[in-house]
Amino acid sequence: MTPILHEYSQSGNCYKIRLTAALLGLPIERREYDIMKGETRTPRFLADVNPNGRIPVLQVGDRFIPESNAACFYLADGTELVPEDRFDRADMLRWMFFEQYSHEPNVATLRFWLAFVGEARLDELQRALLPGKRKAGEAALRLMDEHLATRDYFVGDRLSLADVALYAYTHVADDGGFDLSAYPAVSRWLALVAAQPGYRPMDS
Ligand SMILES: N[C@@H](CCC(=O)N[C@@H](CS)C(=O)NCC(=O)O)C(=O)O
Repeated sequence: MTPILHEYSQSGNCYKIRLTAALLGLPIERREYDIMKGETRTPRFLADVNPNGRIPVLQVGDRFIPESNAACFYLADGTELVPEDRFDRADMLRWMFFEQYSHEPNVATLRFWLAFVGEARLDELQRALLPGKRKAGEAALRLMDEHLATRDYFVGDRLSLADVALYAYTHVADDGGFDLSAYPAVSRWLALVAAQPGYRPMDS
């Protein structure tokens, strides 16, 4: 049964799932929703796909998995993208939680506000949050850079879901005004992820 990805293709959270499938050579069907037009907030979407009103959602048969990292895990469980070692598996989850708490709410949100909504259209609250999100996004990128200064991948010595999850919004962080040249180890790692067999870019 081929899983169906309910998505907005320019979202990094959705790309993570496509990238996981591509790296593993798994087929996936895609259904597009325009979040700029509120297509994930309709009564039908809320009732049938995700009561939380957001994409991505991975549909497996008649069951639905919202939350990008959970969907990646569903696809990759038991594969080389999830470490066998118990400590490494927990360490992979640590970076995936870091991605959702310290990285995505800053790096991805600035990308969305500046490159999709547009600075001129931000409301007062969003405008007030910009400097804090910039600072927190830079802190996340700095922490990643320090971690990668002495290793190729986030966990162990091979690619895992930790890399996939963090790659999705990091590789387009410049859309949100982050200067990736300030993070040399991150830049090296981005190139390494993009060179993996099966890799596919976000716009494919
Ligand atoms: N933690 C969720 C975040 C999902 C999320 O924020 N989705 C955004 C796009 S990336 C969305 O659906 N926005 C439309 C809306 O909230 O109406 C995940 O990792 O999947």
